[in-house]
Amino acid sequence: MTRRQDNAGQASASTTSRVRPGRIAAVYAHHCLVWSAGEEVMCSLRGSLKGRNKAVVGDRVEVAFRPDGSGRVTAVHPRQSELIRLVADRKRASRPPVPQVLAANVDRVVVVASVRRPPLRPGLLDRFLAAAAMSRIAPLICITKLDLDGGGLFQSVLDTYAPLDMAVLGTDIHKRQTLVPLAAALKGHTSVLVGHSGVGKTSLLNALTGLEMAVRDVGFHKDRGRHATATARLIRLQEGGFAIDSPGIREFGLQGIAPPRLAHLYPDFAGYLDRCKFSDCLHQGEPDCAVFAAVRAGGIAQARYDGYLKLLGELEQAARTREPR
Ligand SMILES: Nc1nc2c(ncn2[C@@H]2O[C@H](COP(=O)(O)OP(=O)(O)OP(=O)(O)O)[C@@H](O)[C@H]2O)c(=O)[nH]1
Ligand SMILES: [Mg+2]
Ligand SMILES: [Zn+2]
Repeated sequence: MTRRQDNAGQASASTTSRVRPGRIAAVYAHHCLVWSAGEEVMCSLRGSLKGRNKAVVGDRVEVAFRPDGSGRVTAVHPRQSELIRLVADRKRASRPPVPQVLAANVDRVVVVASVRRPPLRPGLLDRFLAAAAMSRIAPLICITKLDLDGGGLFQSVLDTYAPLDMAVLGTDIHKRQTLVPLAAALKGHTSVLVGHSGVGKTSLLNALTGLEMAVRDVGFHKDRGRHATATARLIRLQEGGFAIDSPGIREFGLQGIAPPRLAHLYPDFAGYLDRCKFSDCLHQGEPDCAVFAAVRAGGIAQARYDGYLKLLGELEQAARTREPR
């Protein structure tokens, strides 16, 4: 279709169609699923709304419904929040990674990690938490597969994160009562569940909603392989609110963070930052660094600090390779 035909189509559609608000539930190559007026409708997208980051899950949109019932998304409203990650540019490896908006208009990031199968990765947990802090979205940590926790792993997560005033929940999909606090936390919010592939994000949402979205086969424990969930999907919760299921992520790049800002995304570092000798201290071995002293004294967990240093190294590397504008 030419641009002229497209415009002409819009003009005729606008005289005959009803326009309703909606919310994007899933985005596919040429279409998107929209939650509108109590139902999900497959819609086409106006040409200018196609492409990376233009219309994403969680977006609030306007949909023009034609008399035949088909819908077309004609406008995306400005976003209140965006959860972003960096994705490597596979075609041009030398180029810096590009930002990808994972979900829009969310007010809670549920960072899901399992105690085993796949194993708990504190570094990945911290990345998600930093991304939530950067996007100014409240985090909630959900540790799954408590039935596989033989070694006090859930307790160690509680010990690390509960003192940081972060909500930490534990679930076992086989015990319904363990899902009750999660259901209460999701109620009335738009939450996005993020985490490594196979940790049980979809299983949680299926259990909470009665849906039967595809989950990974039981017994598939390897760290490699395909993801059970291919596309982010917004689901309406009966109790009120929405939850977004997202495809599992193995690596989570953080974009747009200037290295000096990173430490400010760690609430456990907050009390020490203005006590370092140098105001531009990056806490990586400078003299009289209060953060480092706190790690040695046990005020900051070593694992959190190690994760910070790793991330800092990546951000500095990204800043060095970024192309001049
Ligand atoms: N033992 C145990 N297994 C669980 C639990 N929750 C989920 N699983 C299993 O974990 C596997 C992965 O679950 P999924 O829900 O597909 O995981 P996911 O995080 O959605 O995975 P991706 O969509 O690939 O990101 C499935 O075989 C589930 O049955 C649990 O509490 N305990
Ligand atoms: Mg899934
Ligand atoms: Zn310092």
